[in-house]
Amino acid sequence: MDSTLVISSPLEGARENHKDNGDAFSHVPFLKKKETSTLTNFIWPKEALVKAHEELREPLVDLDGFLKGDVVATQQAATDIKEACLNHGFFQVRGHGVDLRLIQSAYDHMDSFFKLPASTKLRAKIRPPENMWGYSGAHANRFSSKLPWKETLTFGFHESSSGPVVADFFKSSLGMDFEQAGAVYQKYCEAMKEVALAIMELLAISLGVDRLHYRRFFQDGYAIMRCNYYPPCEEPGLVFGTGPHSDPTSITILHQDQVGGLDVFSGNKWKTVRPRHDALVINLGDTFKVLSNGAYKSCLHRAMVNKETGRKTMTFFFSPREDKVLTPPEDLVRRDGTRTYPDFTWSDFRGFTQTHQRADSDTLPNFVKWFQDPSRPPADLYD
Ligand SMILES: O=C(O)CCC(=O)C(=O)O
Repeated sequence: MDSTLVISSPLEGARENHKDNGDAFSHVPFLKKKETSTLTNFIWPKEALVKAHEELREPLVDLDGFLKGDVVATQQAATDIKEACLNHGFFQVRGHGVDLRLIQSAYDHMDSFFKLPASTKLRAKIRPPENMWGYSGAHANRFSSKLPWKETLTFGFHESSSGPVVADFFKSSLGMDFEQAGAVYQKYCEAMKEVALAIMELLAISLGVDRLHYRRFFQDGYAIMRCNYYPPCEEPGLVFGTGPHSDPTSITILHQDQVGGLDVFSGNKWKTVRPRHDALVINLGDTFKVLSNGAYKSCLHRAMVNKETGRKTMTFFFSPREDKVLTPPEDLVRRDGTRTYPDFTWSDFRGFTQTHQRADSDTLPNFVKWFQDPSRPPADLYD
C-alpha cells in the first residue's frame, strides 16, 4: 500500500480562495506519485477542527532541586505535578539534567533523515504487523482516513543485555551511514528514561504512595521513540498533524522545536502550548491513569500544522514491561475503597490499539468494555 498518493483534487473547493491553486501539496515528501491515498484521506470533519484561542497555563516544574535531593523543592514539584495531573495530565519540566547539545544533535540527525530521498527513507519502512519500527509517511500503510499530516521515524528502546537496541536498529535498517545517528538516539533514549523514572518518583510522592513504587515498576520498562516531521501544509485548517488523542502509554516526554502546534484540551477547550527550548513536555497517558486508580487525567492533545513552516518534535512514549499487570498501589486502592479498572497488562492494551481502535479520546473506556466482554475471542487471536 505504500507507493504513492494520487494527487487528485479533493481540496479544490477549499483551495478556491488561494492564489496557488495548483498542486499545493506536491512539495510534501510523502505525497508522491503512485501512493494509494488521496488528499481526502487527510481531511477531518469540520466539528473536529475547532481552533485553540488561548494559551495553556501549565506549570513549568523545575526538577533541579528534586534531582539534588532538596526536600522543599521536591515537595513543591510534587504539588505542582499533582495539580496539573488532576486537571489535564500535562506539565513541562526544566532543570531535567538532559544536555541541550544532545537534544540539538538529535534534531540535526532528524533533519538529515527527513531530507533524504523517499527511496532511502523507505529502506526503513514500517511493515506491520511484524515490524512496527521504522519510517512512515502519514501512517498510510495502516489507515486510510483522517491521516496525520506528518512523516515519522519510530523505534523501540529498552535496556538489553544483548546490546544497544536503538543503535542496532539504525545500523540494520538504514545502514552504516546512520551509525552516528543511532548512537545519538541511543543516548537520547537513555537520558529520557532517566527523566521518566525521576518523574515516576515525583508522581508517587504527589499521590502519597511509597515514593519508589512506580520507579521500581517502570525500571525495566519499554519505550517507543518517535521523530515527527510536520511539513508545511497549504490548507492547515483542514488537517491535523496528529489528531486529538490520549496516549495509550504511561507517560510521554516530548521535545518540540520553536514553531508551535501542540494543543491540549483543558477546561473544556483546546489551548495552545508555548514551546520552550530548554523544557521537556510531559503528558500522562491512559496506562498511568490506570496506575493512579483513575485519579490522574490522561492528557487529550493534538498537533496542528501551519502553512509556512515545517515543525519537528521528538516523543518518547514510556510503558511498563509488556507482561506487567497494571495494578494501582495498594495504599491508593485502600484509600479509594475501590478499583477503577480491571487487571490487565500493557500487552493486552497495546494489542487492542493495534488491532481494534487507533488511539483517540476514548481508547481506554472502549478497551475496558471490550476486555470485560465475556464473548470476545481469546487475546492470542489478535496478536
Ligand atoms: O508532535 C506533537 O506535538 C504531538 C505528537 C503526538 O501527540 C504523538 O506523536 O502522539
